[in-house]
Amino acid sequence: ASSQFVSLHRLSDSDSGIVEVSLHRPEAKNAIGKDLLRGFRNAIEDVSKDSSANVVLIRSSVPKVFCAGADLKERKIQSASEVQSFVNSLRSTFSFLEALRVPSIAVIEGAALGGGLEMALSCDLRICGEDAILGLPETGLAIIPGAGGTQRLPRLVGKAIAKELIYTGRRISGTAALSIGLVNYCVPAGEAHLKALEIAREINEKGPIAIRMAKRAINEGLEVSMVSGLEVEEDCYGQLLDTKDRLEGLAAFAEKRKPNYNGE
Ligand code: CO8
Repeated sequence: ASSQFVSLHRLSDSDSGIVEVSLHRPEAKNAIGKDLLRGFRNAIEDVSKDSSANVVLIRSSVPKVFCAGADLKERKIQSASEVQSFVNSLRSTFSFLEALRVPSIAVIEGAALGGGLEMALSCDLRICGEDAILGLPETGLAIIPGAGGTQRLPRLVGKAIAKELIYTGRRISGTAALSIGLVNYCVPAGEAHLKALEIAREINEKGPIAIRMAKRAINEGLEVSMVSGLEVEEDCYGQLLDTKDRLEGLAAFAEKRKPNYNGE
Protein backbone atom coordinates (compact mmCIF):
# COMPACT_ATOMS: atom_id res chain seq x y z
CA ALA A 1 0.00 0.00 0.00
CA SER A 2 1.31 3.41 -0.86
CA SER A 3 0.07 6.68 0.59
CA GLN A 4 0.58 10.29 -0.33
CA PHE A 5 3.82 10.53 1.63
CA VAL A 6 5.11 6.96 1.81
CA SER A 7 5.48 4.39 -0.91
CA LEU A 8 6.21 0.70 -0.78
CA HIS A 9 8.09 -0.84 -3.66
CA ARG A 10 9.28 -4.39 -4.26
CA LEU A 11 12.32 -5.00 -6.44
CA SER A 12 12.09 -7.60 -9.16
CA ASP A 13 13.73 -10.80 -10.40
CA SER A 14 16.61 -11.98 -8.24
CA ASP A 15 16.07 -8.93 -5.99
CA SER A 16 12.43 -9.75 -5.35
CA GLY A 17 13.03 -10.37 -1.63
CA ILE A 18 14.08 -6.73 -1.26
CA VAL A 19 11.42 -4.11 -0.53
CA GLU A 20 11.82 -0.38 -0.19
CA VAL A 21 9.78 2.01 1.91
CA SER A 22 10.32 5.57 0.69
CA LEU A 23 9.38 8.82 2.39
CA HIS A 24 8.18 11.53 0.05
CA ARG A 25 7.16 14.87 1.47
CA PRO A 26 9.52 17.24 -0.32
CA GLU A 27 7.99 20.52 0.81
CA ALA A 28 8.68 19.70 4.47
CA LYS A 29 11.92 17.73 4.15
CA ASN A 30 9.99 14.54 4.99
CA ALA A 31 8.96 15.93 8.39
CA ILE A 32 6.82 13.40 10.21
CA GLY A 33 3.29 14.69 10.51
CA LYS A 34 0.30 12.54 11.34
CA ASP A 35 -0.38 11.57 7.73
CA LEU A 36 3.19 10.64 6.94
CA LEU A 37 3.37 8.63 10.16
CA ARG A 38 0.16 6.77 9.32
CA GLY A 39 1.47 6.02 5.83
CA PHE A 40 4.78 4.80 7.24
CA ARG A 41 3.07 2.59 9.80
CA ASN A 42 0.85 1.05 7.12
CA ALA A 43 3.84 0.43 4.88
CA ILE A 44 5.86 -1.40 7.51
CA GLU A 45 2.79 -3.37 8.58
CA ASP A 46 2.48 -4.48 4.96
CA VAL A 47 6.14 -5.51 4.99
CA SER A 48 5.53 -7.54 8.16
CA LYS A 49 2.68 -9.44 6.48
CA ASP A 50 4.63 -10.18 3.32
CA SER A 51 6.26 -13.55 3.85
CA SER A 52 8.39 -13.21 0.73
CA ALA A 53 10.06 -9.99 1.91
CA ASN A 54 13.57 -10.75 3.18
CA VAL A 55 15.02 -7.30 3.76
CA VAL A 56 13.63 -3.78 3.76
CA LEU A 57 15.32 -0.49 2.91
CA ILE A 58 13.96 2.61 4.62
CA ARG A 59 14.81 5.56 2.42
CA SER A 60 13.76 8.91 1.10
CA SER A 61 12.76 9.72 -2.45
CA VAL A 62 13.44 13.40 -1.78
CA PRO A 63 17.00 14.39 -2.74
CA LYS A 64 19.41 15.37 0.00
CA VAL A 65 17.23 14.67 3.01
CA PHE A 66 16.34 11.51 4.89
CA CYS A 67 13.89 12.99 7.40
CA ALA A 68 13.82 16.30 9.29
CA GLY A 69 12.11 14.75 12.32
CA ALA A 70 8.71 15.46 13.78
CA ASP A 71 6.63 18.03 11.97
CA LEU A 72 7.21 21.11 14.10
CA LYS A 73 4.62 23.11 12.20
CA GLU A 74 1.67 20.76 12.42
CA ARG A 75 -1.28 22.39 14.10
CA LYS A 76 -2.19 21.71 17.73
CA ILE A 77 1.18 20.44 18.81
CA GLN A 78 1.24 23.01 21.55
CA SER A 79 -1.25 21.07 23.63
CA ALA A 80 0.37 18.50 25.90
CA SER A 81 -2.21 15.82 25.14
CA GLU A 82 -1.82 16.20 21.37
CA VAL A 83 1.96 15.92 21.66
CA GLN A 84 1.56 12.93 23.97
CA SER A 85 -0.62 11.03 21.56
CA PHE A 86 1.58 11.90 18.58
CA VAL A 87 4.78 10.82 20.34
CA ASN A 88 3.06 7.64 21.50
CA SER A 89 2.30 6.66 17.94
CA LEU A 90 5.84 7.57 16.92
CA ARG A 91 7.14 5.30 19.71
CA SER A 92 4.97 2.36 18.84
CA THR A 93 5.73 2.70 15.14
CA PHE A 94 9.49 2.73 15.70
CA SER A 95 9.24 -0.24 18.08
CA PHE A 96 7.23 -2.05 15.42
CA LEU A 97 9.94 -1.22 12.86
CA GLU A 98 12.67 -2.49 15.18
CA ALA A 99 10.76 -5.71 15.79
CA LEU A 100 10.11 -6.46 12.11
CA ARG A 101 11.16 -10.05 11.56
CA VAL A 102 13.29 -9.11 8.57
CA PRO A 103 16.35 -6.84 8.69
CA SER A 104 15.93 -3.17 7.86
CA ILE A 105 18.53 -0.81 6.45
CA ALA A 106 18.21 2.98 6.74
CA VAL A 107 19.57 4.83 3.70
CA ILE A 108 20.56 8.28 4.90
CA GLU A 109 21.38 11.07 2.46
CA GLY A 110 21.21 14.55 3.94
CA ALA A 111 19.51 15.30 7.24
CA ALA A 112 18.33 12.66 9.69
CA LEU A 113 17.32 14.70 12.69
CA GLY A 114 15.26 14.12 15.81
CA GLY A 115 12.47 11.68 15.01
CA GLY A 116 14.17 11.08 11.65
CA LEU A 117 17.29 9.79 13.34
CA GLU A 118 15.16 7.82 15.81
CA MET A 119 13.55 6.12 12.82
CA ALA A 120 16.99 5.20 11.49
CA LEU A 121 18.06 4.01 14.96
CA SER A 122 15.18 1.53 14.90
CA CYS A 123 16.62 -0.09 11.78
CA ASP A 124 19.18 -2.88 11.92
CA LEU A 125 21.80 -1.12 9.79
CA ARG A 126 22.44 2.45 8.73
CA ILE A 127 24.27 3.59 5.60
CA CYS A 128 24.90 7.26 5.00
CA GLY A 129 26.37 9.65 2.47
CA GLU A 130 29.37 11.75 3.47
CA ASP A 131 27.36 14.96 3.65
CA ALA A 132 24.63 13.47 5.82
CA ILE A 133 23.70 15.45 8.92
CA LEU A 134 22.72 13.38 11.93
CA GLY A 135 21.57 14.60 15.30
CA LEU A 136 19.05 14.64 18.09
CA PRO A 137 18.36 18.39 18.47
CA GLU A 138 15.43 17.93 20.90
CA THR A 139 17.06 19.56 23.95
CA GLY A 140 17.30 22.73 21.86
CA LEU A 141 13.49 22.61 21.73
CA ALA A 142 13.41 22.05 25.50
CA ILE A 143 12.31 18.42 25.18
CA ILE A 144 14.22 15.14 25.01
CA PRO A 145 14.34 12.51 22.28
CA GLY A 146 11.11 10.70 23.04
CA ALA A 147 10.79 8.00 20.41
CA GLY A 148 13.61 5.74 21.54
CA GLY A 149 16.56 8.10 21.05
CA THR A 150 17.73 8.11 24.66
CA GLN A 151 17.68 4.31 24.69
CA ARG A 152 18.77 3.24 21.22
CA LEU A 153 21.57 5.77 20.71
CA PRO A 154 23.58 4.82 23.85
CA ARG A 155 23.11 1.12 23.11
CA LEU A 156 24.67 1.77 19.72
CA VAL A 157 27.48 4.25 20.39
CA GLY A 158 27.97 3.97 24.16
CA LYS A 159 26.77 6.08 27.04
CA ALA A 160 29.28 8.94 27.05
CA ILE A 161 29.08 9.73 23.34
CA ALA A 162 25.28 9.44 23.35
CA LYS A 163 25.08 11.79 26.33
CA GLU A 164 27.27 14.35 24.59
CA LEU A 165 25.16 14.21 21.42
CA ILE A 166 21.86 14.44 23.30
CA TYR A 167 22.94 17.13 25.81
CA THR A 168 24.42 19.36 23.11
CA GLY A 169 21.90 18.52 20.38
CA ARG A 170 24.89 18.73 18.03
CA ARG A 171 24.51 17.79 14.37
CA ILE A 172 27.33 15.62 13.08
CA SER A 173 28.46 14.68 9.57
CA GLY A 174 28.24 11.25 8.01
CA THR A 175 31.98 10.82 8.40
CA ALA A 176 31.79 11.62 12.12
CA ALA A 177 28.80 9.26 12.47
CA LEU A 178 30.91 6.46 11.03
CA SER A 179 33.76 7.14 13.43
CA ILE A 180 31.47 6.63 16.45
CA GLY A 181 29.74 3.57 15.02
CA LEU A 182 26.41 5.29 14.51
CA VAL A 183 26.35 4.11 10.89
CA ASN A 184 27.75 0.96 9.30
CA TYR A 185 29.10 2.72 6.22
CA CYS A 186 29.64 6.28 5.10
CA VAL A 187 29.99 6.50 1.32
CA PRO A 188 30.39 9.39 -1.15
CA ALA A 189 27.26 11.59 -1.22
CA GLY A 190 24.55 10.09 -3.41
CA GLU A 191 25.84 6.51 -3.15
CA ALA A 192 24.15 5.38 0.06
CA HIS A 193 21.31 3.67 -1.80
CA LEU A 194 23.74 1.69 -3.97
CA LYS A 195 25.72 0.57 -0.94
CA ALA A 196 22.52 -0.38 0.90
CA LEU A 197 21.36 -2.41 -2.11
CA GLU A 198 24.68 -4.21 -2.21
CA ILE A 199 24.25 -5.27 1.41
CA ALA A 200 20.56 -6.07 0.94
CA ARG A 201 21.50 -8.42 -1.92
CA GLU A 202 24.02 -10.22 0.25
CA ILE A 203 21.35 -10.71 2.91
CA ASN A 204 18.72 -11.71 0.35
CA GLU A 205 20.87 -14.62 -0.86
CA LYS A 206 21.07 -16.22 2.56
CA GLY A 207 18.60 -18.58 4.19
CA PRO A 208 15.63 -16.30 4.90
CA ILE A 209 14.52 -18.07 8.06
CA ALA A 210 18.11 -18.07 9.30
CA ILE A 211 18.28 -14.29 8.85
CA ARG A 212 15.04 -13.84 10.80
CA MET A 213 16.29 -16.08 13.58
CA ALA A 214 19.67 -14.32 13.68
CA LYS A 215 17.90 -10.99 14.09
CA ARG A 216 15.68 -12.32 16.83
CA ALA A 217 18.56 -13.97 18.68
CA ILE A 218 20.64 -10.77 18.62
CA ASN A 219 17.81 -8.37 19.48
CA GLU A 220 16.21 -10.47 22.21
CA GLY A 221 19.50 -11.83 23.50
CA LEU A 222 21.10 -8.45 24.04
CA GLU A 223 18.28 -7.34 26.33
CA VAL A 224 18.68 -10.19 28.80
CA SER A 225 21.50 -11.88 30.74
CA MET A 226 24.13 -13.93 28.89
CA VAL A 227 22.62 -17.16 30.21
CA SER A 228 19.14 -16.21 28.98
CA GLY A 229 20.61 -14.87 25.76
CA LEU A 230 22.24 -18.21 25.04
CA GLU A 231 18.86 -19.84 25.62
CA VAL A 232 17.29 -17.49 23.09
CA GLU A 233 20.03 -18.45 20.63
CA GLU A 234 19.39 -22.14 21.28
CA ASP A 235 15.69 -21.69 20.65
CA CYS A 236 16.33 -19.77 17.42
CA TYR A 237 18.82 -22.38 16.26
CA GLY A 238 16.33 -25.11 17.05
CA GLN A 239 13.78 -23.55 14.74
CA LEU A 240 16.16 -24.00 11.82
CA LEU A 241 16.79 -27.71 12.28
CA ASP A 242 13.68 -28.90 10.51
CA THR A 243 13.83 -26.47 7.60
CA LYS A 244 14.16 -27.59 3.99
CA ASP A 245 16.55 -24.70 3.46
CA ARG A 246 19.03 -26.20 5.94
CA LEU A 247 19.21 -29.39 3.89
CA GLU A 248 19.40 -27.38 0.68
CA GLY A 249 22.43 -25.50 2.09
CA LEU A 250 24.24 -28.77 2.77
CA ALA A 251 23.28 -30.23 -0.61
CA ALA A 252 24.48 -27.11 -2.43
CA PHE A 253 27.79 -27.27 -0.59
CA ALA A 254 28.30 -30.92 -1.50
CA GLU A 255 27.34 -30.28 -5.12
CA LYS A 256 29.51 -27.14 -5.36
CA ARG A 257 26.62 -24.92 -6.49
CA LYS A 258 24.74 -21.90 -5.18
CA PRO A 259 21.93 -22.78 -2.79
CA ASN A 260 18.38 -22.09 -3.83
CA TYR A 261 16.48 -21.12 -0.68
CA ASN A 262 12.70 -20.93 -0.52
CA GLY A 263 12.20 -19.85 3.07
CA GLU A 264 10.84 -23.26 4.04
N1 CO8 B 1 8.92 20.20 10.67
C1 CO8 B 1 8.20 20.94 9.81
N2 CO8 B 1 8.73 21.57 8.73
C2 CO8 B 1 10.06 21.40 8.52
C3 CO8 B 1 10.87 20.63 9.39
C4 CO8 B 1 10.24 19.99 10.50
N3 CO8 B 1 10.93 19.21 11.36
N4 CO8 B 1 12.13 20.67 8.92
C5 CO8 B 1 12.11 21.45 7.81
N5 CO8 B 1 10.85 21.89 7.57
C6 CO8 B 1 10.41 22.78 6.50
C7 CO8 B 1 10.97 24.17 6.69
O1 CO8 B 1 10.22 24.88 7.64
C8 CO8 B 1 10.88 24.74 5.29
O2 CO8 B 1 9.55 25.12 5.05
P1 CO8 B 1 9.24 26.50 4.27
O3 CO8 B 1 9.84 26.29 2.91
O4 CO8 B 1 7.76 26.59 4.29
O5 CO8 B 1 9.93 27.57 5.04
C9 CO8 B 1 11.15 23.50 4.42
O6 CO8 B 1 10.94 22.35 5.26
C10 CO8 B 1 12.56 23.47 3.91
O7 CO8 B 1 13.42 23.57 5.03
P2 CO8 B 1 14.78 24.42 5.01
O8 CO8 B 1 14.63 25.62 4.15
O9 CO8 B 1 15.23 24.61 6.41
O10 CO8 B 1 15.73 23.37 4.23
P3 CO8 B 1 17.30 23.20 4.38
O11 CO8 B 1 17.69 22.24 3.29
O12 CO8 B 1 18.00 24.50 4.48
O13 CO8 B 1 17.52 22.45 5.81
C11 CO8 B 1 17.05 20.83 7.52
C12 CO8 B 1 16.98 21.17 6.03
C13 CO8 B 1 18.52 20.69 7.95
C14 CO8 B 1 16.31 19.52 7.71
C15 CO8 B 1 16.40 21.97 8.32
O14 CO8 B 1 15.12 22.24 7.76
C16 CO8 B 1 16.20 21.68 9.77
O15 CO8 B 1 17.12 21.80 10.55
N6 CO8 B 1 14.96 21.31 10.18
C17 CO8 B 1 14.57 21.14 11.54
C18 CO8 B 1 15.13 19.89 12.13
C19 CO8 B 1 14.57 19.66 13.51
O16 CO8 B 1 14.87 20.37 14.43
N7 CO8 B 1 13.71 18.65 13.63
C20 CO8 B 1 12.94 18.37 14.79
C21 CO8 B 1 13.72 17.51 15.69
S1 CO8 B 1 12.84 17.20 17.17
C22 CO8 B 1 11.94 15.83 16.85
O17 CO8 B 1 11.92 15.30 15.77
C23 CO8 B 1 11.16 15.21 17.97
C24 CO8 B 1 10.13 16.19 18.36
C25 CO8 B 1 8.98 15.48 19.01
C26 CO8 B 1 8.01 16.56 19.40
C27 CO8 B 1 6.64 16.19 19.04
C28 CO8 B 1 5.94 17.42 18.53
C29 CO8 B 1 4.90 17.02 17.52
